[in-house]
Amino acid sequence: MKPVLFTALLAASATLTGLFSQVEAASAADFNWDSSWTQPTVYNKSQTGFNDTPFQEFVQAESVILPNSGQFKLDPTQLNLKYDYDVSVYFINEGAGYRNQLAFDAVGTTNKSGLIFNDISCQGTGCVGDWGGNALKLGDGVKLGNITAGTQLDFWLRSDGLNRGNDANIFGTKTASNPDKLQHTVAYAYNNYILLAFEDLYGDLRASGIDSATGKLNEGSDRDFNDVVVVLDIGEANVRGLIGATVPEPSVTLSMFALGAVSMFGLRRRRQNRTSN
Ligand SMILES: [Ca+2]
Ligand SMILES: [Ca+2]
Repeated sequence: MKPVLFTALLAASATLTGLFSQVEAASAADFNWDSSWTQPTVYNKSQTGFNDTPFQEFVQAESVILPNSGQFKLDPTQLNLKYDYDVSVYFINEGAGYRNQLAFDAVGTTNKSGLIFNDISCQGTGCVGDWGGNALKLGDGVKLGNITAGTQLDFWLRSDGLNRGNDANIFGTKTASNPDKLQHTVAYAYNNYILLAFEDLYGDLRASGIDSATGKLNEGSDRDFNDVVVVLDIGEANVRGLIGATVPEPSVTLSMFALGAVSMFGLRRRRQNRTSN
């Protein structure tokens, strides 16, 4: 492994371990995933003018944690808007065999929730994953409508929800609320956008069998956080407000080496077995 990449891994790991240690929140089960939701209109890049290319470098190969070069790490549990904005979400990539789904909620001066992507399966050149489904092309976008100042946005992954429906695990930004009590989301600010990346597999790295704490099945996770990667357009002013609100965690350096090692183990495993994600 190149030294530069290793450095990037450590930086990204710092983000992963640091963001969520203080967070306590209601259960992810509190999020009401409405199975009657249908896919909103998906706009392609020629319709929106969105350019996904600058973000593709942050989509990792399978089982490698996101790099952090030139990015500002953010707390995805605190996506508070200070200014009104017509918010959009753009699909960047996915490296997942699962047919994942993504939803949002807005709480504050705007209150609404809904489906963003019903089937996060990538089609065409540049897709990390090519393991079934072809619903989205790189850069496809969905409009969430006008979100007003004083609203907090949050995002939810229903893991393999297209296939599993209400039996699927729902992972959110709040670690303590996730069914496995593990982090499943990481966020960065870049080019006046927010990059959100998710891990879709239940359980700790390579854990298998039943999780005795919950009775749920560990899914041999690779913890690569590339299973759903999207970009939020909340407007430059809101992004700058979030960067200003970001406070680095002091305890980051203690655990980042462990996670750096984790990512490399995961990469080896991934190369051996491309049926999971
Ligand atoms: Ca993956
Ligand atoms: Ca994964």
